[in-house]
Amino acid sequence: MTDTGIGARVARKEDQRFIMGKGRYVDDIHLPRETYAYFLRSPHAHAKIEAIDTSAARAAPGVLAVLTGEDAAADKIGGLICGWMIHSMDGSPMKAGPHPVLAQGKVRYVGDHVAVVVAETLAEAKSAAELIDVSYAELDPVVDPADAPRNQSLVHDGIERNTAFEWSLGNKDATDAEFAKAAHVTKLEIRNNRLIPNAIEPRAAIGAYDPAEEHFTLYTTSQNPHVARLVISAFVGIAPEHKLRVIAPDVGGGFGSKIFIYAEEVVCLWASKRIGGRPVRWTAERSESFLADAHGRDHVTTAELACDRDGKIIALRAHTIANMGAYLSTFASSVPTYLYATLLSGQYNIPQIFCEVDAVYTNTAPVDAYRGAGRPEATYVVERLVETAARELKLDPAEFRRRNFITQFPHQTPVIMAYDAGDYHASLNRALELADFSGFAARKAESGRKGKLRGIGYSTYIEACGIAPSAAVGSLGCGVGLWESAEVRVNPVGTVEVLTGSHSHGQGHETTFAQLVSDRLGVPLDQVSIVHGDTDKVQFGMGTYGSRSGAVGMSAIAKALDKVEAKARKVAAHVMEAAEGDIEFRNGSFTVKGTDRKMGFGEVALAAYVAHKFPTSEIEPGLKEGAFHDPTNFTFPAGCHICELEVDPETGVVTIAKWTAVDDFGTLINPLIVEGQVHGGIAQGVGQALTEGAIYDEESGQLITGSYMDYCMPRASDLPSFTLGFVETRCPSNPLGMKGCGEAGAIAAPAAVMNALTDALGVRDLPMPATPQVVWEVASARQAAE
Ligand code: MCN
Repeated sequence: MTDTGIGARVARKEDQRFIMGKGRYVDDIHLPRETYAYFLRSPHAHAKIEAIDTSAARAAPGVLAVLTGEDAAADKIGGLICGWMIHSMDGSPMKAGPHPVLAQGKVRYVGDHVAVVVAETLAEAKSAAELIDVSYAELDPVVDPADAPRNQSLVHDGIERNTAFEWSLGNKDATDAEFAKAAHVTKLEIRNNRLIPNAIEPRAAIGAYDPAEEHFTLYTTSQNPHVARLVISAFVGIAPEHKLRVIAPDVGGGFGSKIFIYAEEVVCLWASKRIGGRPVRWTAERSESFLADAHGRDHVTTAELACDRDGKIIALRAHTIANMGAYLSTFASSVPTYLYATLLSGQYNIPQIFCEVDAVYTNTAPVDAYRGAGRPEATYVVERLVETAARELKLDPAEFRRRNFITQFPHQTPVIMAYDAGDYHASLNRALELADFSGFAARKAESGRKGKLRGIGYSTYIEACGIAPSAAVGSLGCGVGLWESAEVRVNPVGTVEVLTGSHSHGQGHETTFAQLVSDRLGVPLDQVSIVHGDTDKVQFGMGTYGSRSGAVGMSAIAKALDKVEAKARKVAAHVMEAAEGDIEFRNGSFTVKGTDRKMGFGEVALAAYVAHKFPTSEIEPGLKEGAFHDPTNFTFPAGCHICELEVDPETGVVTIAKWTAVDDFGTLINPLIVEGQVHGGIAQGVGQALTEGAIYDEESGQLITGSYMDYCMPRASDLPSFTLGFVETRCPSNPLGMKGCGEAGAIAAPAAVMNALTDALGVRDLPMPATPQVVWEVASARQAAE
């Protein structure tokens, strides 16, 4: 290992500009003659729009345009789509209600887009929006997902029982038969709380139309600019792809919420054309983000685990109602189906699994992927069931897990996934050691002496990420292929530019991707630049989500590097007058076997471009290669997280005393960045367990948790210093042996916290978020009973 290559703990290159405040985010970009958009949003959860009078707003100072859903329809602006087709159990396709970019006839959640005002200044746009007179006829809102199928009110006219699809996975009869034989059944009612993503940078867009070229440019906070271009072009119909450039510059976090194609960016593009080509800009205010960014999770599940007399799991079944919100967002339908039910085997050998999912519409913001997407929900179901079953069977939870761990690979689960590699005993054992489990009893006794309750909980999670194989996702309903592409351009002086279809918005790609290049070509890190986020520069790309940029994006780069090396060998052989087979390449130098002839990588690059005396029929000038990579399987990171916490029964305050995480991410490119990714994920998972929860008023459908006063994000002071360890089993389905690390913490953490908290309080179950009030009530009731 070199000090900048694979495995090196290199500090993030991009942080230099970020910590100096020199990042270039959408809101930092200013174009000549720009204008401002302000969206008038629905104050009602569910209402008919009877009339919209925009005349006063249009006449207001500085106003350039006021546009409504009728104008969009007149201009043939298409609606937003959901790109993953799910079929119900009866074979019928999912029922996707229309999703216009500005409401047409009806509003379906508080925050739904009703009209846009474009003006010279933001203040003028906002003032004019107040003059828009909308006549609403309020309708009963559908708020509770569990009640949605029975609710007489319909979110989308014609979509009966507010149900988008009723889907299932696994063999029902075989699973029921195992349950009939079970010696013990553990049943839990689980609510996976609704979360609001809260990236540091709110969403933003600038749409700019050039009438001379009939060309559009969109600057946007996107995790996948090429996918945005594809959808906006092919479905919304703003412009053909070659007439639309999408740029996603520095993006300040996304956590999934910036994968999707939203109304605002489309409207900015369209509005720019409507006002003759002046750029139209919009940056969300934080309260708009709360209302109108796609939310995450929101499952209501009944789950059961069946065990035999020997404490072996024989079956699992679950019924989940998944809240989709008011519209099916871009990838929403994949989350409670193929990203959820397929992971219900956890790390365990479970012969039969059956899961039913009813996806329902409610008058709430759309729900789509949020860090982990489906896999945190699955892990929560499995790990809460396993922990509870162990306690009911009076077995040590670690021992119960060991009895049921999968040990042979590859392992075909009954729910599609075929795990390729892993060592679950190793991660559990190492985590117990690092967590000093043997000292827990003494620490618990010490807490007791101080009047505190101490608990410990595990989460031995698994996930499928490196979201890719195009054939697999295609067969499951995905509308696109999920390969990745790369181009490696070696300049004549030997510096290297890598154009990648992945998009970095906090994951450190500019560093880890450069490490791969440095490792392979022997060039210093500062001579490698990573280019991403611009459809005019990068050939194509499917973007960043599902922890795929390492396993899929870097693998595409590795393939392009193979081609660069092969070409450079040819050039070196020609220049050094040797046979190609005699050329060796190591540490950035080409040598001729058995001689002292040697050329540096830079010299070979220069020779490739100078190309004097090349036999051009055999060697083309230049040194630039591209590759697409489509892996053969997902990657399956897995590990063991152990949470140890202390509860103050007087106040209900929970203090996380220790956090131990041992993860298997295959080959680590940069352990420092990986650790950062794990830290961030755990923080989000702890937030879900203890503080975060989006709440809509049941009567009115208003978002009650619409600001940081009501929606509590975890802070650094809520978290301990984490103890991390790694187990490494190589992933066989990509050339680097990597598994994704970007979501693991968020997937593992909620179950670890809630297993620890129920242990501390001596209760079977608790709802998330277990806020101090929830905990205090339970602790007080327990004390009163004692
Ligand atoms: N890496 C590594 N060794 C491995 C695996 C990964 O060194 N074995 C490095 C990669 O090279 C990359 C980083 O770790 O620099 C994360 O890689 P990967 O797990 O492939 O995840 P992605 O880059 O595809 O990022 C997506 C993932 C997801 S799905 C969410 S959600 C998420 C996350 O990353 N959102 C984030 N981490 C985030 N971090 C920040 N700061 N902001 C977000 O919005």
